[in-house]
Amino acid sequence: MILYGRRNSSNSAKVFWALAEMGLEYDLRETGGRFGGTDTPAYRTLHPHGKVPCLELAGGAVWESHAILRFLGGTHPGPLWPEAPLLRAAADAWMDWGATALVPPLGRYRKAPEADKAAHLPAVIKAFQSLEENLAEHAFITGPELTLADMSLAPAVHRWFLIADARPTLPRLSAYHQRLRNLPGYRTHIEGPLS
Ligand SMILES: N[C@@H](CCC(=O)N[C@@H](CS)C(=O)NCC(=O)O)C(=O)O
Repeated sequence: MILYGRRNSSNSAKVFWALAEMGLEYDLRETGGRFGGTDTPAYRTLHPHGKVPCLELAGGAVWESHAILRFLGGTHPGPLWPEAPLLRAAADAWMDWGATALVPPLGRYRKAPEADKAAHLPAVIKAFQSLEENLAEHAFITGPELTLADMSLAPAVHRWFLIADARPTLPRLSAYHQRLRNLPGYRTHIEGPLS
């Protein structure tokens, strides 16, 4: 397998963590950001939108970080992407929710000029409060075990704690963050490389 990505890309980081957790070997081609390489015709045949990450295998390529996570979960069955349909659906739902409801407001906040950041913060807080309310029952987001859903949410959780502006204390989120920080894969692939 060849993985095109970069360590400081949040979407690549989830895939690095999943590959490590599954014990899979791959050849990393540093791509995107300062490495460039996403605009070449050859790369566009692998990833039609010229983004990272992208996973190339004999016979084809998979792009979109969550599609890659699901592909890896499907080809290497295990607890990270449970086979029981309801458990799998829960993991899928949290992955989709993260991508559509949690990351977009956080991205708008992070990209805003310093003077405009405050205007974007309430939407970020609202999304993380939703996460807080759903962290009541389990150690991880879908149950007692770590799944691909936790990996997909991890970069955003890490970045919540980097927000310098005043924000509410969310005790369950703090406890969840600490549980993630106890995992070597989180420390290596999320906390270390992502700002
Ligand atoms: N929804 C896509 C987003 C991909 C994306 O926007 N990736 C960023 C890095 S996190 C990117 O390629 N940025 C341009 C670059 O690195 O050159 C996914 O989850 O894979």
